[in-house]
Amino acid sequence: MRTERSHELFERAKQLMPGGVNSPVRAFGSVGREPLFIADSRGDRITDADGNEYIDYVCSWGPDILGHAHPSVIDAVKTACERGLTYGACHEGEIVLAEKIRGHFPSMELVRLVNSGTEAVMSAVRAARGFTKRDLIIKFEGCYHGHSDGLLVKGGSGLLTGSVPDSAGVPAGAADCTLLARYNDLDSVRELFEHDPESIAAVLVEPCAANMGVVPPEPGFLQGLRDITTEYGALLIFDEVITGFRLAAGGAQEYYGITPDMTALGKIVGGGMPLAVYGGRHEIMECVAPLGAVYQAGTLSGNPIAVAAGIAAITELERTPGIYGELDRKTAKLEAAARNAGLNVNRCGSLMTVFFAGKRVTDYETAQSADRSEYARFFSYLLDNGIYAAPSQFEAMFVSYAHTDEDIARTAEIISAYR
Ligand code: KE4
Repeated sequence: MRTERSHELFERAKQLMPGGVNSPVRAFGSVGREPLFIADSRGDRITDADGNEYIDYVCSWGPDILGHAHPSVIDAVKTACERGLTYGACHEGEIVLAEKIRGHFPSMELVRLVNSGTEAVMSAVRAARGFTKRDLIIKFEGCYHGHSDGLLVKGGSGLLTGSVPDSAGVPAGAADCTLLARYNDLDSVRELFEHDPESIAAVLVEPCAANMGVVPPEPGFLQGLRDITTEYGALLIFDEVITGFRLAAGGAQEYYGITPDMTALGKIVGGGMPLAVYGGRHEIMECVAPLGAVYQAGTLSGNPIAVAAGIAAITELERTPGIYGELDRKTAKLEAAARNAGLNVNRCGSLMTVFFAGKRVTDYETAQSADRSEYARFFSYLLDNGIYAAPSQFEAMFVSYAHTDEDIARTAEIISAYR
């Protein structure tokens, strides 16, 4: 596989951007290879700068559920561009998109459009604190919610002793209001509430974790979070940046039948453009400026081009009956192939991770037991066979509606042959 052009581009990029990338995982650091520079994409395929074509299972980390360069999304963006790129003012598209979002996520009675998943979750947390007038937030080890200071934390000396920053540049104080619990462990959540019964504003959770690799909620886990937060007067925030419009049109809250108080959306909702959303019950969101005292703003929030892409993508999902059944069927074929090869797999709908761990992965601790070098070998095996999977053990494979049965079968054949 020729990679001279990607190599040349990477050498130049490293002179201009930290690590030569605009997001760390793209550097391929954990799989011991140089990153590929992508030059084109269409459907379930991407082509790198050297002309190598791959079946893509990163799908831009989730947004491309319809596949790359879907004609209706591209046409909507082109048409919107003719009217200018940004107004910094209200426009009808925001209403159309908000109505679609609320139609699929009835718990999001009021929504605010922002520019990234990080911004959506950060703002949702601020609104939760403003509404409850409480400071503490519980998150789960292994879950990722973007790079806002208070959410880049890791376990302190003990779960009850609060967390500590998990990034340089985050002041210790920023971690003081973030408590850490263990995913799929309701006792670890209840223990925190018993220790601070009136100070916890919210529990923030990926309703199906996908940032330690895919770790679905065990039966009863999400309902347990719903019950505990209700019992203690705290809010339940679903970070559906990955699962929104992915597990179902109404995301994990539809898929699992659990209604959170607030939701963050990203990725698919923007159709591949920088757009994300946070929202929730009227009484909570009415705390957000200009109605309330919780401040949040953005120059490009509700950008007309991104809004047009989001509307087109959701409209395409709406007009494709059976799409989620199809995504599940295709991903199940990949799961079966991996199991036939004796591999350890977690799958939730069209999200999947092959773990090189000796036991079932149900939380951060078991995920961390995975052999990263073995995953790196698996990644290279796939890439050398024309399959582009996540360049990290702790990410997901994403299947799109554009993945053809032929490409799924080819991928299954290659995975089955892995030794
Ligand atoms: P962004 O700020 O990257 O748009 O969204 C942050 C975020 C929030 N919540 C969840 C559940 C997320 O998965 C993410 C971002 N996901 C990663 C991939 N696991 C984005 C890829 C990257 O960081 O380059």
